[in-house]
Amino acid sequence: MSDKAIENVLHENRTFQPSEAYTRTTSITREVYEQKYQQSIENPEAFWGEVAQDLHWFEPYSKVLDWNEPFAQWFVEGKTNLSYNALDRHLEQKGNKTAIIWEGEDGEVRTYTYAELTREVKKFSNVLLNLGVQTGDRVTIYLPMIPEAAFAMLACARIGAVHSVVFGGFSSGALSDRINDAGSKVLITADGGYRRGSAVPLKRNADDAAENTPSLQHILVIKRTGQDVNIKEGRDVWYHEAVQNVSEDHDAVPLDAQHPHFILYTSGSTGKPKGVLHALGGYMVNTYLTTQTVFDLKEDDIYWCTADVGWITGHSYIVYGPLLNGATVLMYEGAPNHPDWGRFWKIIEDHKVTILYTAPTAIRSFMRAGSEYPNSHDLSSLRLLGSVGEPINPEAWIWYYTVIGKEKCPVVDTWWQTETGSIMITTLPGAHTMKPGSAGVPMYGVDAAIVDADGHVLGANEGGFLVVRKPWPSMLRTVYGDDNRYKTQYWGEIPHVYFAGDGARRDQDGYFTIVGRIDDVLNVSGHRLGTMEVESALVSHPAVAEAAVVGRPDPIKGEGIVAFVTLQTGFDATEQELKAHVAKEIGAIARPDDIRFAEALPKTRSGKIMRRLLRQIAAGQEIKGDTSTLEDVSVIEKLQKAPQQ
Ligand code: 6R9
Repeated sequence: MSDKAIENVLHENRTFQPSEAYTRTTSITREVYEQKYQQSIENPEAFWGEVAQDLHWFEPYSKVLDWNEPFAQWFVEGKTNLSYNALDRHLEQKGNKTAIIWEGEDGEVRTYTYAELTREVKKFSNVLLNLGVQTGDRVTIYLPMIPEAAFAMLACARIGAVHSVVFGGFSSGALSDRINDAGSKVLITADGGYRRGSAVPLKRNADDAAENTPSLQHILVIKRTGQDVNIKEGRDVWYHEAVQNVSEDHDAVPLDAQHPHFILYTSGSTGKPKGVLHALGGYMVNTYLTTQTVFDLKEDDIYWCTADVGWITGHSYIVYGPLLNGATVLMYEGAPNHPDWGRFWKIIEDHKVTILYTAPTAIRSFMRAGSEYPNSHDLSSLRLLGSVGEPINPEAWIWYYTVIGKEKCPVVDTWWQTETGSIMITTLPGAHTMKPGSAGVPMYGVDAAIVDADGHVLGANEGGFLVVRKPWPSMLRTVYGDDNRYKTQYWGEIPHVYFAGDGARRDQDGYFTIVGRIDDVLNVSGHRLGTMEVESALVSHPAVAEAAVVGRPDPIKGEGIVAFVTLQTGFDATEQELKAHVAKEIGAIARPDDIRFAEALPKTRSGKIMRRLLRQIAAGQEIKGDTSTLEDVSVIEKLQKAPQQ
């Protein structure tokens, strides 16, 4: 976050009370929260054991938690199935209730009742079984935001295959790395997907990715755009053909609560993304409870989370959490500005959306586009707003609250991560005073604290590291295939606590304000990207000798990407060429905003690039702090003088 934005947060002291109209509708009061929170921290096993009873277990658990730091087992010996709990469990009462309302970018609408969705998922499960997918096998999903993405995830969960969803905006290279790390047997993709009116060639990317993926046996292709694709005999299978002759019956497989539910790759401070592994039982119980509590779900809600299923928010709060609660979920395929910036508001009006959960970067884009877009739609169905993915600046919060929520909808600013699986810090609607820019208080079972580098708890308003001191059910279980990385990066930075990688402070009322990442991870439009990932993409270009990537405050994206590059002698490359190269290597989200060519990068005498200085240069700030360790001071002057392209 920029210094200016931090200043803003520091100086923002307006607070907002939930409206009386809202508090009348909820049973979760401040007292209820306090009491439950207390109980969840004092006796987590009793607390979570009771929550888990809302769900179906084929065989009961013998123990709620077995904690062998840093490895947790939740609901030991329990047998369950997430697909069963999200679908079959509701059929008797809610078979005819709408589970998914899907709107395509082209305006097509499809709806599925719980009975219909269950049937689709059973068929999808049988298609996967026919392709030879067995319990424990990994399946990579590379799809646009179409209902089949949810079917595919729920089908994997149903048969006990471990899904790894790869965001459809990632490149073929990023896709093949993820297929190889997981050792996936099957890849599920589509011919293409729509984005701002044009069709993205997913199958072509999949073909490129599959050139170097020894574990991959089949590609299952869903028809979405109808564009021409290459179908490789024996390897590729059209979904619409495969589904024709399969049975509509399938009994969900009872799986151990520790069964690996999914892998999701996310960026860390090294070049290689980590496969965050979530286990079935704990993830299920925690996403079930947080969806119900944080969104204060009501039977007739139309709930819309605008994330993509390729990110954790899409996993936990489009697919699993809402369906576990038998809610009606809206899914939208396309861009927020197609055909114009009124699209979201039209969707809300058309489908009478009651809960909207989106990201600060989207809110800032809407603000810039202008209030006339939301103002020309009927948003009166909305009753609750949520924010996720990055710190929300108070201006954006207040615009969201007034222009979208008309000062009657509480805003929940939810802090959590791919690794935490579910929401960790937030206010509860109706229960808590809202402070723009401050996420709020810990959710049930979350023992969050602000500590210094030695693990000492800091006082009110002192900035430090955000940590969690006790295990919680939806915590990651490991980094796929790398227990050691899990131990050292999450539980080894500061002894005996989970290290989130965020800087934060806690005020006198116990509210946590997240300042941003303290590691080499950028948050670009709410998406995590490692600076090292972008650097390795840059140096893979033949002309690039060395690259250093830093973040720079950006009014819309939160953070923009600035790359400092030195070229190989005798080689040349343009800024456009290098930007396009990164987009091709990783995906469009990683395209640098600015590339600065330099003769040399500022390094310490031991050869470490001084990123702190580069960050200041990228932000156009004066160089502050110690430069005495710099090997060659003149490098700095040259970089500052370099033309800003
Ligand atoms: C859910 C998700 C996690 C990182 C996290 C933090 C930032 C997320 C936030 C927030 C401030 C919030 N972050 N929510 N910062 N306030 N409400 O976004 O997961 O993609 O893994 O990113 O995002 O820096 O560490 P993920």
